[in-house]
Amino acid sequence: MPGPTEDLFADDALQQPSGREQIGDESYVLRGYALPWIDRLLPELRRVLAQSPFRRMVTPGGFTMSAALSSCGALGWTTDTSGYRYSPLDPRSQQPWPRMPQALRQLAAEAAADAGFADFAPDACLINRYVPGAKMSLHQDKNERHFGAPVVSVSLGLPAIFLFGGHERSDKTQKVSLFHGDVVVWGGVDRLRFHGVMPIKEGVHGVMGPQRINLTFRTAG
Ligand code: MD3
Ligand code: FE
Repeated sequence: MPGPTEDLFADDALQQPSGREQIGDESYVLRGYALPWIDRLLPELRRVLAQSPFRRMVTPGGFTMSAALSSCGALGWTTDTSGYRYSPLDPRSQQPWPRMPQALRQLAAEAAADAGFADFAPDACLINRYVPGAKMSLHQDKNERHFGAPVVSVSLGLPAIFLFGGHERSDKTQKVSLFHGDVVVWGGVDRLRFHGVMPIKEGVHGVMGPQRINLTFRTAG
């Protein structure tokens, strides 16, 4: 029988606790929520990425983003020198984005419902890949047509420090660590808050390797 010390240092004791943490009036971190879905999710993700591979995009300001992007669903988020927008076509292939796999859509809808947002029906899933050093500067998500629906994000691989700000760029930010399998739901009054991701630290994740992949589900159209 393992004693109490062995128990404390057992591998699974190093995992983040599961459960719901409130980070805003209408925002929640669901720790480890995606872990039971991972075996279904990763093969679907691989299929999507075979069809629409990660690519780095240029912002309207002329900077190449450090995160590489892809999308699935009816609409995909893109940027180039003429602006940010949602598009039904992958600009690389000029073909529709891959369909949103049912398992991904269902995971997002169940997480949203758990956080108090019933009937979430995302039409866009943005897939961000961060290698160590990649980051996302503080910004608001406002290219969607309606802000009534929440945003659901699924973190995979290397941990990240998420920055959660206020409604003004200069507002103080809180830091939230996000780990493999964590799901975050933002909605309502928090939907337009500034947010970003600190540069990812060097590391190799046991399942995902030397990267962080983040799936962001939205109702965009
Ligand atoms: C908070 N992605 O793609 S999770 C983005 O981890 C983006 O890749 C980050 O910010 C990432 O736009 C953060 C997604 C997220 C999306 C919308 C939000 C967080 C949000 C809207 C309001 C507050
Ligand atoms: Fe964002």
